[in-house]
Amino acid sequence: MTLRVAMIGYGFMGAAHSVGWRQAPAAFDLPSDVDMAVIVGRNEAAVAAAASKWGWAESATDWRAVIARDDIDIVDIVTPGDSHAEIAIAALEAGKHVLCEKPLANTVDEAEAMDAAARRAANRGVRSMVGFTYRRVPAVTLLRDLVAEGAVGEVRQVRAAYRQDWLVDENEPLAWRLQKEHAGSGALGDIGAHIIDMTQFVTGLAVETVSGVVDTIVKQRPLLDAGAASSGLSGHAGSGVGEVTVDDVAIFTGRLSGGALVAFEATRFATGRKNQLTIEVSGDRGALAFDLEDLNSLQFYDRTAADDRQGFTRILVTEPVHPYVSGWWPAGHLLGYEHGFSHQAKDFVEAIAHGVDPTPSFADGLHVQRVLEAVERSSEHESAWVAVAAHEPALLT
Ligand code: SOE
Repeated sequence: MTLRVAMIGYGFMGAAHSVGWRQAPAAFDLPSDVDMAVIVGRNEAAVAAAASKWGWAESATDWRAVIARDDIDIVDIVTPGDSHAEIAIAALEAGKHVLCEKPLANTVDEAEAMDAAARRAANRGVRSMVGFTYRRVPAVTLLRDLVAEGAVGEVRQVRAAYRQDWLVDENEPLAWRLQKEHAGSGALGDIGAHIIDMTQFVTGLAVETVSGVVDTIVKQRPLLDAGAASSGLSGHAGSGVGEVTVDDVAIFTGRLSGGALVAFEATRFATGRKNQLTIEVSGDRGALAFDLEDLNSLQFYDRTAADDRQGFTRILVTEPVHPYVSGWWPAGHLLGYEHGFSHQAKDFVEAIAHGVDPTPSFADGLHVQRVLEAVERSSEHESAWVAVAAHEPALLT
């Protein structure tokens, strides 16, 4: 069987997903062949160039016509969040398996409609999945497996952060990721969604309540040059300025089912941190820690070890026994950011071929969307802030 893929969108995630679709069949023995059939975008010349560059057989500009085709089996949505719901629901109702980038949607209402469409489609054997690819970094899957087998004991606390700094420059122009009508939210939904999903994935516990604050640090930015192609991350400044309508930073606390507290931080203003996602799970028997800037490693602290040898040990997650690694290289030959997208493509193809619903599901994506909205509601009610009496620190004399 061959699964023929149509990818809608061609920005940064379009590039990453294209690598995933191209590499997965080379690295793993998949139950179905994958045909990178068509890539879709509004700019005819730009999407044709993307097709040629990334290995898509065709390019097109009308996503509705593409999802109506009988020779398409999978629709991979990598557009900004403002089109996820319309495209995903139409594709599911057309009987196409759907992979949709994170966050699932821009609002809870949209995410609920997508989840409902996914449930209806699943009854017809149509599969759907959300693109939280960091679950599929081998060290993160191993972190989840070790927590599940009790390596840290009872989860008592989690720390999860995703820090970038591409907006520290006030002259970075107003790309779509900075406009609520396109992105839904800023750092909170773009990178906060990842750490919410990852926390739930590795602990097996759901975020039940939150309290937090979101803030916009730079409130106006130069408008994008009208003709500039933008991946939403950067582009060329044009003339004039526009309002930033999303958050630059989100800091919030979550309470997990079972009672453990989580400290979350999602920011685009962590000067010097380029793409640092970190998570640390603390339990009564030990701790596990992951840092995306060292993505082939996992730090493990075992409180049950003899007193004279306790300390964080580094697990190099490159052994064939480790998740996904057997598809690649011998021990010690490291993987990168892009491999998670191949693992995502592999797992999606296998789920479709084996007739099972993949994870994370649209229901998982909907729960993340509810957490995002709860953080925004919490931030709007600043009554949780308690003023502290002014203090004049004594000057050094
Ligand atoms: C921008 O913050 C971004 O591209 C996110 O949108 C992706 O989900 C993340 O993997 C890398 O950074």
